[in-house]
This record gives sequence, structure tokens and C-alpha cells, in this order.
Amino acid sequence: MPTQNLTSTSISLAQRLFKVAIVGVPNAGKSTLINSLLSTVVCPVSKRVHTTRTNQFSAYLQDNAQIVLVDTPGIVNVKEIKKFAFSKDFVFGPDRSIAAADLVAVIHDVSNNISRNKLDPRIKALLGRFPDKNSILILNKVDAVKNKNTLLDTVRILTCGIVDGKPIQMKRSHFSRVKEEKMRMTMENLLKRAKARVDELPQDQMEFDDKIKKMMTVSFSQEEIQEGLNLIGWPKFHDVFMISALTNEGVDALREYFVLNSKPASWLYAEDFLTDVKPQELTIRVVRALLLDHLPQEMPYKLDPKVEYWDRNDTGELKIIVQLLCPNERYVGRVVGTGGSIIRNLTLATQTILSDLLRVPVDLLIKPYTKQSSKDKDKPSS
Ligand SMILES: Nc1nc2c(ncn2[C@@H]2O[C@H](COP(=O)(O)OP(=O)(O)OP(=O)(O)O)[C@@H](O)[C@H]2O)c(=O)[nH]1
Ligand SMILES: [Mg+2]
Repeated sequence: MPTQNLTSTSISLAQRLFKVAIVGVPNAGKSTLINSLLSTVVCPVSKRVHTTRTNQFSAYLQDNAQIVLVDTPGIVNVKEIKKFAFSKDFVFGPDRSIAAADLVAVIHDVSNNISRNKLDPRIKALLGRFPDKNSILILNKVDAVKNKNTLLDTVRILTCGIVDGKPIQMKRSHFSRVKEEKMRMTMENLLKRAKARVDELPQDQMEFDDKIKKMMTVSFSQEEIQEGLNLIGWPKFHDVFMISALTNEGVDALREYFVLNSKPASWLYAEDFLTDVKPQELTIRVVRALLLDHLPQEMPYKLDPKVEYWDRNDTGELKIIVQLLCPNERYVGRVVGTGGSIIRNLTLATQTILSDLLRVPVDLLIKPYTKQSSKDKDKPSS
């Protein structure tokens, strides 16, 4: 049911809204977190970097609050922009989503010992561009950290020891309590603070779309990057969460937090809205993400999937044919795999994700081909 069709004033008055920009370096787990918050796969995920290439809007409804989540491409620097020839959409995605959001959620991967205690300069530079935006820090992949006590130091370093404008006081004893409560900050405090802040939040002056239009999308200046590099962490986070987007640990608390911070406003989308990506485009993105997981090095980035056929049959099954343009026959061989093993896995995984999301049985065929092979097929046989 579209939002505009709601006629009852009491219903529209009760509507609440909260827009969250999910940002982080490539592979931090942004898309996995959104899937976990929505309890379904709407954002394709892979082991490799640069899976998400444009902003994707998704939403869930809870207690009459619509929580809009913006998945963004991993933040890149100038060198990477040149190397991968990224589009503007890719480069400015995070900026664009932050400008229009109520909250910036920075996802930080703590599974890597080397980068765990460093807030990436690209993130600091990005936050520095929006110093007055509310932001939270989400330490992700805590399932991969053996000694969870070290995360205390991580929080201290990444926040410069300041959360919500106050010095943090996390004693070891406190941490064991946090651990007991499934790796989240104490719920009681969290709820209290969140409730207090709902009243303080300013009313939206501008419509969402207007904000996007008015926002500037310029790349970082050298000074901004330098400023970001000079800071050890970011001292303006409002809250810190520790989660595992993969195992859903701590994700309930985060979902709840967004709802509690929502403010009275009309929903942006219909109540059954899940994502702004059309099913056909989503199919392409899922195939691309799975190719990243199944093929080595630069290979998957050179393949071009397109939906060739899309129709429901009498039994309600959705028949999809995806053509996969490969640069040459060697690629076709790799996509098919020994005895068809790779293409079979790829097809099954895509089918599972799509039928779960679209709630219909899906019959998918993936057809790898080269320009040459399609020319040969079109030639009349002599
Ligand atoms: N162990 C562990 N792995 C995770 C967790 N969250 C995400 N991952 C893995 O990290 C990898 C990257 O996840 P994505 O969600 O695609 O990361 P992203 O930040 O969206 O990446 P880009 O779109 O490339 O910027 C995948 O292999 C995920 O399964 C987590 O909590 N624990
Ligand atoms: Mg992603």
C-alpha cells in the first residue's frame, strides 16, 4: 500500500522515520549488516572488495517507524578511483547518503589485527566533512576476535576516549557485563540515552530529495585528508556498538536503537517496501557478487551479466535467463568450471537468494558467451 494512500490523520501522525547512512571501507560488512537488520538478503555480499557500486536504499518497519538504510560503496581514495575507473556514483555515494541521513553509522572491521585500532583516514576525512551529523561507531566481525578484551582498547582509540561528548569509562568489569549481554553496550543506558535524544532531534526542515539536490558532491581536498590523518580516532561518535553482522550478534540492539531514535515524519516508502533496486537489477547484482566469490583476481570484474528473459509461468514460477558476456573462451571455461561445478553453484546460490526475496520459486539459467560465439551462432550453416 503506497504511503500517499493513507488517509487517516491519526495514522500519518503516528508515523515515524529514521534515515541511516551505512558507511565504511570496502569489505567492512556494510551490506551484510543491512541484510541482517532486514533478516533477508537485499544487498548482495561477497568476500571481495567493491561489491557494492552504487547507493542502495532499503527499509524495515518496526513500531510504526520506517527505518531507511542506505548501503554505500566502500570509501575509496584517489589512487583507487583511477585504478578501477570508478563511476561518479561510486565515488560520491557515501557523501550523498550522509548529506541526506539522520545518522551516519560507521562500520569498522575488527577482524584484522593490523587495521583494528586505526580508523581509516578516508573515514575520518568523510566524517570531518559532516562534523555536525550524528554518528555512531559499529565494530563489526567481533565473532572473529579471539580476545574480546582487546576491543575495549579499540573503542578507546577509535573514539579518542570520548563518546557522546563525555569521556568513556569502561572498566574491565564493565566489559564482562557487556560480554554477557551479547557484545552490546548496556541496553539500559542505551535506551535511556536514545529516548532522551529523540526529543532533542531537530525536525526535518527539508524533504529528503531536496537535501540530496542541495548537497555538494565534491571530492576530498588535500587539507581534509590531512586533517583526517592527524586525528587518531573520531571524538564525536554518539554511541558504540559491537556486533557480528554475520552471526546477528548485537544486531537486535542496533535495530532497536534506530527505532528509538526515529522521529515523527511520514514514511518515505510504502509499508511493504524492501529495497529501491528493481528485481532484474538485483538479479544482476547478485550474480556479480557471487562471481566475485567464485572467480579469482580481476576475472569477475570483466564479466557482464544481463537479463535476457524474465517471466512467470502458469504455476507461478519465475523463469529467468541471464546472459553472461565473457571477454574470451577461457573465461567461459572458468565460469562453467570442471564438469559445470562453478556455474551450478552460482545458479543455485542466485536462485536461493532471489526466491527468498521475491517469495516465488525461481528457475534460473545462466548462459556464459563471448561476442565471437554469438556471431558464430548467427552465421547460416553451410
Ligand atoms: N566473520 C565475519 N565476517 C563478516 C561479518 N560481516 C561481514 N562479513 C564478511 O565480510 C565480507 C564482506 O562483506 P560485505 O557485506 O560485502 O562488505 P561491504 O562493506 O558491503 O563491502 P563492499 O560492498 O565491497 O564495500 C563477506 O565475506 C562477509 O561475509 C561478520 O560479522 N563476521
Ligand atoms: Mg557492500
